[in-house]
Amino acid sequence: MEMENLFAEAQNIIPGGVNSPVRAFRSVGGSPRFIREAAGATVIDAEGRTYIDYVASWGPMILGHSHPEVVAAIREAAGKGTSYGAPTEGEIAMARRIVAAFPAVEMVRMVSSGTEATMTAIRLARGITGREKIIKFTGCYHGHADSLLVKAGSGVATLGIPGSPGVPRRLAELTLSLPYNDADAVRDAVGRFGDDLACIIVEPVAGNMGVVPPQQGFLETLREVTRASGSLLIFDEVITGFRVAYGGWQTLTGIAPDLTCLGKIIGGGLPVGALGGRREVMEHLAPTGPVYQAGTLSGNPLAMAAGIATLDVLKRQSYGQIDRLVQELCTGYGELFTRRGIPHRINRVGSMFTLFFTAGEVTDFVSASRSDTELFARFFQGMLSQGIYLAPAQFEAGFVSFAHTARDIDRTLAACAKALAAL
Ligand code: HOZ
Repeated sequence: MEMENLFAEAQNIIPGGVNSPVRAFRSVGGSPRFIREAAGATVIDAEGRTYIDYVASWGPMILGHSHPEVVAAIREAAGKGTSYGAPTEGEIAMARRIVAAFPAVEMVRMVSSGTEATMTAIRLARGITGREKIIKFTGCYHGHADSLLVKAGSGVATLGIPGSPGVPRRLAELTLSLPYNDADAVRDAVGRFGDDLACIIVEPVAGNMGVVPPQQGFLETLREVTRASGSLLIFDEVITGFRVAYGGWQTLTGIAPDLTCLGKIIGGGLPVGALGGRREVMEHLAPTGPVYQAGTLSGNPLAMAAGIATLDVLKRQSYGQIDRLVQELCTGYGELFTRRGIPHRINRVGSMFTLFFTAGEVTDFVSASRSDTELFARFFQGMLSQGIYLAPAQFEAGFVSFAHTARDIDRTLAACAKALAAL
């Protein structure tokens, strides 16, 4: 069926035609591509067109699509039953791998999405401290739990929704959203109400306002003020976990949060999330402690099998190799934009990157918002029409996988040259 017809039919029976808002192409126009299948670095749409994929399911597919070892693990697990609602050895194997890769994690609770992980982390912080207020950062996105939708990034920023109807005002008032990378604002806020602060939650590398790296001292300040005020520091490494390194940003920097949220890559493309931290913190969760959290599909055997296979393949990979490929891509983009005199800023951390159409540095949501989103939309369409599938929104990260090759990068840059010429 043609893309427009699929989208029309989907819109009749699914709100907006999609099951997650940024997929709807609202900010770039046109119909979303309905994907039929994917392999390696490419996806194929329902009309049979092939694209080099830089969405990678928004991060999880770091090995590329349909990796043979991951597919085999899922097949084998599926043959043994798809869900038991009882503990399995796979959950221990997964927890062991996470604990080994994250120095600040001694215990892990598996859930089914990143949203569940961050929601549980906030509840745990409130339960342990007996306090109610939380600090997050404008343009960071931690899933769609009520407390975390205040001034969020990703689809919330793309659609220009300042908060969300349905989130009780009294709950939203407990969330203070501060500018990312603004250590002074954090010190000031903690000075004012640190006594009622349960936690600070942060993407240690922001990926949901586009990629924005932390500036020197920012995360260190968060660690210092949370310790001093008796609140918890939560790193949301749902995107950065096993993406920036085998481990997370904390593995690279040595900054140890109290709680770590994971998702995406650890499910190998199946729905998953996880929450980890020190033993004395994690044991506040039921049934050892009073803070309640549960889930029928938590630690699902298929998700564990896919995640374990992914981590085991990843362990053998050289992250330097993928980082160099993305560096080449970003350098190439930069040269082409400069040649055309188009103001731009390219933020890259490891294999995550974002192209911003602005001359100024992008260090927080205000500076990210200066990007010319209308120009981004035209560029996106120019790339799509040549078989390059970028995230259909400015405030997202692009992802490269171990399946991408130098030839993919060359083809992408050739498409970029044509797209820019047509702008
Ligand atoms: N929130 C995800 C991007 N940061 C998008 C999820 C999706 O649409 O699949």
